Amino acid sequence: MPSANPRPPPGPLGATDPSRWRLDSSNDRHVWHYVRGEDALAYEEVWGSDDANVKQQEQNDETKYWEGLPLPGVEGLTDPQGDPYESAKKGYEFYKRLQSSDGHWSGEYGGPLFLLPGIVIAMYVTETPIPEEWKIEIARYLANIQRKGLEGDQGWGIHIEARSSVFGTGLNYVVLRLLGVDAEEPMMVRARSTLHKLGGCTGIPSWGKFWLAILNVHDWKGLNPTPAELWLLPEFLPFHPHRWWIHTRNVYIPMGYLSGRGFQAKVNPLILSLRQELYVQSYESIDWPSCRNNVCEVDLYAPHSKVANGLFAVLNVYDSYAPSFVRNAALKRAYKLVCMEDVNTGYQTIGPVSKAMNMICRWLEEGPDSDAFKEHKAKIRDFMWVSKDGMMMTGTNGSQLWDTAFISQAIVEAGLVNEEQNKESAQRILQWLDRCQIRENPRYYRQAYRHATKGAWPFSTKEQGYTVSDCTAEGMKAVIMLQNVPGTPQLISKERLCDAVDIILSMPNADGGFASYELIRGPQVLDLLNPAEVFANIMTEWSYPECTTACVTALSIFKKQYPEYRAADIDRVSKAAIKYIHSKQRADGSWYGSWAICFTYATMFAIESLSLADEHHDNSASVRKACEFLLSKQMPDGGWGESYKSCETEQYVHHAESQVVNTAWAVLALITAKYPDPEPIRRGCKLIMSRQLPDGSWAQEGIEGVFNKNAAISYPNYKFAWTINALGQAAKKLSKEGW
Ligand code: LAN
Repeated sequence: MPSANPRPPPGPLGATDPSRWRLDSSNDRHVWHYVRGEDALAYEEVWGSDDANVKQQEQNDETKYWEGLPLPGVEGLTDPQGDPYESAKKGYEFYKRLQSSDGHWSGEYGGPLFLLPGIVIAMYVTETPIPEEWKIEIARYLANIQRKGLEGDQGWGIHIEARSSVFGTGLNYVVLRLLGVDAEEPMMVRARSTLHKLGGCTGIPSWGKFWLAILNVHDWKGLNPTPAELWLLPEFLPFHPHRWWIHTRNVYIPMGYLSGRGFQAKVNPLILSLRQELYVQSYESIDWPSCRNNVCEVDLYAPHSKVANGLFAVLNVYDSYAPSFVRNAALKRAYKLVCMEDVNTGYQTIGPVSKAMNMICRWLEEGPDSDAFKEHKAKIRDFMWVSKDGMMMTGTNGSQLWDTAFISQAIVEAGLVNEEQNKESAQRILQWLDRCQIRENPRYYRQAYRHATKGAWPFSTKEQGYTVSDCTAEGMKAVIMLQNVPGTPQLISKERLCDAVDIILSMPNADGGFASYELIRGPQVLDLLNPAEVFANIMTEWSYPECTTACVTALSIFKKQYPEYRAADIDRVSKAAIKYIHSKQRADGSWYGSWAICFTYATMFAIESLSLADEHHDNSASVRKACEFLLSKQMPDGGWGESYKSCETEQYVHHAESQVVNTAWAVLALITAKYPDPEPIRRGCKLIMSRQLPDGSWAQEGIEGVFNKNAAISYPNYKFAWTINALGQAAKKLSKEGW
């Protein structure tokens, strides 16, 4: 990630020329192009020649920044001299340079290390050529982030900060071998020794077993079945897969299809060699059925329940006798669902795991020359990102709306939007938010079990097209706040804001809270069937304090503007939501955060919810408790720093050092709580200001985000949006003295 550090070294396949990369984010998508010389054709064979324009352009600041190349200095800017408003202003002066020409912000949405293997294996088995530059940069990435721990920790973990696991090491070792890295490269010898120390790939978690089976370096008999037949069951059943969390069902649909067909890559010398490299015993001697429930201790986060193992035992028997007419009907059904998902999302699919799997399904069924497969290939690039360390796969096809919504709110809250030099930038943001709103329901709507989308904002792009509760809310807040700035054109009509409100009002759960993409559709005991071992809470939707707060704050801002629209519904939903927030406060005063790290993040949101009910430090015991919690975590340097370990353990774990992003959240929380003593807020702000670099930016610190308790994910734009917001609000709300 960008920092003042020198560029990391070449990988085992060398390094490309960083000045030849061009990030094209001019059209919502983020696509990295490499300007080739004579051999341009080989690249264009894969991606078509639509790149000509981009290649002629100079390398822009956005590309340089994300590649970790120096930007020319910011001239004419004064030293903020400890003034928080000036510091926020300078921060935005820098951040504006990273704004895409179409108005949004792109970013490096990496972190998890189980994504790249999927797309590389998918490209390998479908014989999709991997461009040379990708091979070089992917290998360089994996070399640069390889763990340098003790023996047994020199591979890769489930995410960039985690210790080596079989999941991370086994799969990324395979990636490197498929890209052409020699097994005797020193980095490979170290990785293999780690893998063997951990017991080899017989103990890889089930999603790893799946990818290895596809590649034909693992036997399908070594996997518990997740049969597509489940989709033939009547929909009213409480465990019918349409009731599962949307990410989970979208992974298990293509998994069911591919395993049901028993697809495996053709054996070749590399595959034969991998069969020996990945295991501690000879491949031929492995007792596959005994691998089904074998998961290395280091990897095991969410062990199968007894119920799950019982069910697997039954399904294993079924799988060996499945009547072919039932199997065929199930495969047909699963394939139909895959196709509908592809069309609904412009072949982005909901996420990176299903992206790679669906691509193989379409290739297998319709062939390499089919339109569907070509469409899939064309959208692979949306998931690839080049950083100073090399090339990675991202957690979604970007986080465009999410990052853009937060910086919009920050510049309004801070008052930066009123500065003449920021007007043009703000206008471009609004234009982008305008085109990012989803205006229709999905093409395949009920048939694909989708929630409505008309009026929603997505997490990434309109093309990907999934409603997310809090993205809709944050998007709508950003629009209302920007449109309220005098002189701003009203690009998004009241009617369209009402559509967004309708979406939000369609999403509260029975407990009063809001989940991520849909209503909770199934009972939480479904979690007992979680087959994935490395993630928790993936079987159903849950209500989350973060999503809930985003939704009710958006409703509240909307209501101030348009008090007549669905006022009774808004009141009812908000009341229930606040009750939900109260019910989730922990004894120590905090809230557990599911989508970023961790208690600091969720506590900030929860306090914001309570402030809507006019609950503040002076009149609410909950808010006082929450403030006490935050203050108890303030570090001696005035900052806050929380580790991703909090998310795993559900107990607050300090980061070794304070972090600007956590500090900004805590500062905002205390301001929203109307904490009476300005001192802790001031000290937090001072810490943030002391970390600001001379060009106005902040260096990358620890990873910020999380999902499913055990997987961390990067939000590098947070170090701009949240710091600017916190400094701006502190400058407005605290008296001037003493800064
Ligand atoms: C995300 C990213 C954004 C996130 C927020 C908007 C921050 C959150 O408030 C709601 C949930 C959501 C949309 C979310 C859900 C799960 C995602 C899509 C991710 C964390 C990004 C990657 C992750 C996805 C599941 C990764 C693939 C892994 C699987 C287990 C399928």
